[in-house]
Amino acid sequence: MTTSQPAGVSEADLEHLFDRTIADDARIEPRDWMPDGYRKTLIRQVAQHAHSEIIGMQPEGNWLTRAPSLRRKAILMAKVQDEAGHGLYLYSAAETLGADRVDLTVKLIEGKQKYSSIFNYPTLTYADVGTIGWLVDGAAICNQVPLCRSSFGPYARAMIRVCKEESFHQRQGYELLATMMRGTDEQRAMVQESVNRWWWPALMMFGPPDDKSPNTEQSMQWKIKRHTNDELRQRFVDMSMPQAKALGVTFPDPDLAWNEERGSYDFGEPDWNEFTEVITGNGAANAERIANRRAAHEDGVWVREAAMAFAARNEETN
Ligand code: BYC
Repeated sequence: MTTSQPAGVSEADLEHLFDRTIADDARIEPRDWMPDGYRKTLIRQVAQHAHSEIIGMQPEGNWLTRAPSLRRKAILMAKVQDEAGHGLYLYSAAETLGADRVDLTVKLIEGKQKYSSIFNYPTLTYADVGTIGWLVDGAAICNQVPLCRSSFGPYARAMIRVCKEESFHQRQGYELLATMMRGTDEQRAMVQESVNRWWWPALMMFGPPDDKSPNTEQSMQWKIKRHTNDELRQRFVDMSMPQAKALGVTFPDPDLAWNEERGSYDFGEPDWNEFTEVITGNGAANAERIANRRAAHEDGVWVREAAMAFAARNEETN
């Protein structure tokens, strides 16, 4: 039992009500009774999602000081700030489940909670800013649009705004790459090289294959997740192929081919050993990302203390 249980109402009744709410496709709200496993799963996923947004500011933020024009700098700055906002909505959603945001951040920097594998790859050229917008935000949209129908109200509602902003991010990435593709041979080569590096990691964002995904079945029963990892990965491949053709780039996968029978693209297998290495902390940029996050958290102590003192004084005087 983790939520208030009205006198005279048995746990079995509450569980029945929870099951009916899920079956009716209605929303579970923070005040409602929920099984401990449901709460735990949501805190895990929402916290991981929040951490991803915040850590995800780093790869692109790396290029803020070297944007090729004032216009590109303003666009990039706005995008990176949007990601901070997404992190904040999501930490707030996690707080409605009883989690504490400082505690979640400490778990992240101590390596006890994960964040998306994708942010452990370095950004080597400005084309990476475009590729992240196009493919990484594109994959995020594929994954997150169904989460707008997630059974937990605060998470689903946060996703609506996040998805609107991610759609804009995706378009700005595509527009940046399209501009480069209309440029010089060197710029076109830079785009293709960037797409070659990000394609497989983007496919890995959807998580392990369904037969190796321990959480999917239960999360789908609870309607936290609406599709399996492989279903969404397929949707992303199908969505990206026409865009790649329009852009004039290719994906580094010899097995990519239209399958008339399935009405979908066949594609190769990502390197799941690499994925395991990355999510266990051994990717190219894991140490740097966490060191930066730790430094920001430590540098921010005085800000948090000042805000708390201000809030306490306001409470005293009101
Ligand atoms: N990276 O049973 P599974 C963004 C873990 S940020 C790392 O399939 P689940 C953006 C998984 O946590 C968008 N770990 O799990 C920001 C589990 O480990 P634990 C980020 C991964 O939860 C800035 C284990 O592997 N999006 O858009 O059912 C700039 C087994 O997996 C990954 C989200 O966070 C991974 N890729 O499904 C630009 C979306 N995949 O926790 C863009 C919300 C799996 O048991 N999250 N793991 O130790 C989800 O939809 C689901 O959590 C996942 C995984 C589909 C990712």
